[in-house]
Amino acid sequence: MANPLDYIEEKHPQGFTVRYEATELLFEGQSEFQNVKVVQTKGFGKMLLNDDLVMVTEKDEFVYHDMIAHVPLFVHPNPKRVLIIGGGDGGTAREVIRHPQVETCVMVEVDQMVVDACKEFIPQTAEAMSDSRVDLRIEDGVKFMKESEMTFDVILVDSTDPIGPATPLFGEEFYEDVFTRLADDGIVVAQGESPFYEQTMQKKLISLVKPHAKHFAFYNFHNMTYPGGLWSFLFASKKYHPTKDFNARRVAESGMSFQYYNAEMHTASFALPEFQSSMQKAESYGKTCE
Ligand code: AG3
Repeated sequence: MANPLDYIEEKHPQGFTVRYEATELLFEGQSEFQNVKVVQTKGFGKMLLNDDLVMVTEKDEFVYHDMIAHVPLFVHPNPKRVLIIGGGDGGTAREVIRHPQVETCVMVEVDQMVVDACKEFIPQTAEAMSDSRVDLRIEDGVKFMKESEMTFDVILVDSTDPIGPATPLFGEEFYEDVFTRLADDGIVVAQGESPFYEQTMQKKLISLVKPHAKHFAFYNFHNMTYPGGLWSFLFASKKYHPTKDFNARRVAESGMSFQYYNAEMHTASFALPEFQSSMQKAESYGKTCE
C-alpha cells in the first residue's frame, strides 16, 4: 500500500469534525485552485475531497446527483441544452445524459486536476465525461458565463462550498450572467448548502435569484456525508413552478429507475422545516416561492 492512512477528517468552523476511517491515500495534489484528495475509506468507498471537504463518496453520491439533475429535468418539458458549472467528478453529467431529450451537456469545470483524479480513481461518476453528448471544457465558469453566447434550457451550478475557487459562484454578477444565458423558460438549480449551518448563505442565494426568477424555492435532501446530513438545492425559473409544473406521470413513463429520486420525493423535497420555510418566505417578499 503506497500511502497508508488511518483516517481522513472534515473539520468545521462551527465546532465539530467528522472523521472517516480510511486505508489509503490514492491521490493528493495541489492544483492552482485547491488541494485535491482521493481516499479509500472503510465505509464509503472512494472519497473525493477538495480542500479537505467531502465532495463525493462512492456510497452516497447517488443522492446529490439524482436530486440536482432529475428535479429540473423532469419539470422542464423539453430540456435539450444543459449546462453544468463545476461538477468535475462527472456525477451530475452522468444523470443529465440519462434523459434522452438532452442533446448536449456542456460542462465547465475550472480544475483539470479534479477531472483527472476522478477519471483515474472514481470511474463510477467520471465515466460520463467521456460520453459524446458531454462537451467538457476546462475553464473558469464565471468567465464562461460572461463570454458565452449559448442559451441553455437548464443550468446546474454544481459547486463546492462558497470558499476557495467557488466563491464567485455565489455572487451577483455570476447570477446576472446565468439568467442572461438561460432560455425564457429555463431552469437553474444551484448547490444550496446546509439549512442548519449556512442560513446566511441561503438568504444570499435567494437574493441572487430573486431579481431574475418568477419562481424559486429551496428543496432538500438527506445524504450521509455532508455536514448535518440535510442539504439543499435552490431551484429558480423564469417560467416553471417546481411542483405545479411537475407531471409525475413523466417519471413513470420515462422507464428510468433511481436510487433516491422518485415522483414523491420530487414534491416532498420542497417541503421545508419551519425555520427554513419562514426564512424563505421572509426573504422572498413580493415574489412567490409558492
Ligand atoms: N458539491 C459539494 C457540495 C458541498 C459539500 N460540502 C461539504 N462537504 N462541506 C459536490 C459535487 C458533487 N458533484
